[in-house]
Amino acid sequence: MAESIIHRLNADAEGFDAELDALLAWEAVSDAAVANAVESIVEAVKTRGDDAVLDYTRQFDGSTASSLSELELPTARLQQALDAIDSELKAALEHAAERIRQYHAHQKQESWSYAEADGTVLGQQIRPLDRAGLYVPGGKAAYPSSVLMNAIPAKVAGVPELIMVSPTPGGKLNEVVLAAAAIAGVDRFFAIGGAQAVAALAYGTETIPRVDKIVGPGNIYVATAKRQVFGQVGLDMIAGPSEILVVCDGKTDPDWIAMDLFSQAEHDEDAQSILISPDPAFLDAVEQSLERLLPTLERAAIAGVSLRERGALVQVADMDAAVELVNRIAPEHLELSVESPQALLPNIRHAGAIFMGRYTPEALGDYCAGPNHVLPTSGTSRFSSPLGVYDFQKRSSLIQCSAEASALGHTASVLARSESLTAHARSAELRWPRK
Ligand code: HSO
Ligand code: ZN
Repeated sequence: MAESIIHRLNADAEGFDAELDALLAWEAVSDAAVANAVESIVEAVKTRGDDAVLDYTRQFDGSTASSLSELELPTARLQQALDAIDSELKAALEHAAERIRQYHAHQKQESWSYAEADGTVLGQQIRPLDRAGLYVPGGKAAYPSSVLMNAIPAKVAGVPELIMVSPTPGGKLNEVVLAAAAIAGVDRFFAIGGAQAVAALAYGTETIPRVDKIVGPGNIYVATAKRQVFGQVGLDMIAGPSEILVVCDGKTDPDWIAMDLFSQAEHDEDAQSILISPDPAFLDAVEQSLERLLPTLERAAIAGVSLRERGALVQVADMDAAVELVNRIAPEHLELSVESPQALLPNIRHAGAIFMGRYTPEALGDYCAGPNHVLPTSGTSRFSSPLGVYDFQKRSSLIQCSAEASALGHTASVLARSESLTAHARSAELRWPRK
């Protein structure tokens, strides 16, 4: 019998929990050899700055540059790329960027304060980060859409300087990535990548300014370097493979659902696509669609492995059981392909992004609906949220007491004396003497 294209599970069958757990299990590869190599790269960049970054870029990317400044592209070069790309593609990037900008503008947090009766004013002052760094992978995983998704929230937050790095093995620049950088308002661009680029952004070199936060996806070297510099700089999340979870009542065209499952499966052999439905005949129909359509995909090889290894069609008793499974899986993307998605929504607790109804394919969210496509994966939507403007803003507490704040002075002095911190106590008592 031919190996089936995707796992079939029944939530009420014995052994389901273990089967599901095995399917969901995902651990970011951590490799001691990689960690050691990255450690020495980070150390070299920290101590030798430009020279080290240049050496590694010549070694790993085959660059012939003789100084780091040769690897910086002027912003006019980004604009030139934008002017030269196909006009339909340019219009699509601009349309997407505008929608992403508008959506993210709603996320911007404003400073706030309130006054108390004795004149004490309390609040929070919100400020953007001074400088952010954006890592964009080279080669096939260089997605212009990800440039927009990472850069626009930073710009909406008001980050004055956004520095992008991207490796260019063999000196080959990705013109669409440069065009997206121009649209998003990237301020400086360096054609460097790998752990050396992450270290340069984290510590700064003679040529590359030190940033306050590094965002953007990368290979295992980049992810390992990000982990190693965390604390020196802020980070976004370290994303796992893409995931989609579709809940369907059985009344959507099976080909649509099959293609939605493929849309994430084609990213990566490790990507995960799962369909949950109470209708077994519908699950059969989708399985047939998957079989029929797989050979028509350009990335059939990748999508096929992803479905066979990590994909599943899951039969459940009813929609309540479906929702319970959703919360257990806590997917990156959730499609509610049902007649009334609003009815399910109040019970959904964990999902990175929720796509409501039959006409909302996840792919639109990847590009142009407006919300961010950088989302928590591998169950982490239990405790984290999409990348947003708030990731590029930070907060300072504000406290202004008045001469009348003696009640506060008294409380502080009592608590301080109970901790035997008498200078603290006297600092309050000098202003508001104890009666
Ligand atoms: N679905 C990916 C993002 C992406 N899709 C970029 C297409 N291009 C995040 O899980
Ligand atoms: Zn995608």
